[in-house]
Amino acid sequence: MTGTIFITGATAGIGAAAARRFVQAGWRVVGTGRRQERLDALGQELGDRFHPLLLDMTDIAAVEAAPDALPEPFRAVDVLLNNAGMAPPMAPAQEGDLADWRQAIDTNITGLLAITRALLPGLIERKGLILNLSSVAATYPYRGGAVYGGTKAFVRQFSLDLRSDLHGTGVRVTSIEPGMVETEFTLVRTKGDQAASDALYAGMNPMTAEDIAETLFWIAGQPPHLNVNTIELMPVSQSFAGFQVAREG
Ligand code: 8X3
Repeated sequence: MTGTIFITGATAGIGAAAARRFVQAGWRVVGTGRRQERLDALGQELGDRFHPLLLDMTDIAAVEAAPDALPEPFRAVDVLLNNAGMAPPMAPAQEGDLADWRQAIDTNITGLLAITRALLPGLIERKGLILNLSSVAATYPYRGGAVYGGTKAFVRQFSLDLRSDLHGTGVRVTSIEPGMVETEFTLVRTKGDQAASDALYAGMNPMTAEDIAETLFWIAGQPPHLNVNTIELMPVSQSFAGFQVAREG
């Protein structure tokens, strides 16, 4: 099976790996990003099957207008991969910065909703697929993850509820929930502190963007009668910790 996939945040990490994986298999890919030079580089690498689209997911008017402005060969979107997302710094909430939180909410929630709403009529027409990048942070709380985890819990629950709304349309929806993947995600979370990002992944063998891209590609290849509701992935070296107890004295 091939078709057209619309990938938000395609210039790095999981988005770029997915763009490569789908193009390699013969799909047409629309890839959005905020950095023109990265889009150009990806376009050079992937050729005619890739359509670069300069788009800031927090610019809602631009996001809403994007599908209608696509060139003819890329207009019939079969799969939407809502990949664009970011995490605010891991300060505890009591030290958090509202501007950082809003940026995460605007990207991870509002931007995702805007592009989903804009593409839904076409996705219904084509009995398409929506792949939403949530996170293990949607399910498992950790220190410094309150707003990020909150946005990803939204994405997970939105995906499940969307299935109810789309009942009978043939549209499939999946919430993909990875743990630690080594990408620029942590560099953004640390506001560009490369040493802090490196320290997080040091010696722990994280998942790669290609691991997740392969999973996304596998989901897209499932037969039309089968819906993967949620899929959770972790590196073997990441697992769960117990509750914490604050003691007096
Ligand atoms: C990010 C994965 O494990 O750092 O979505 O929360 S984790």
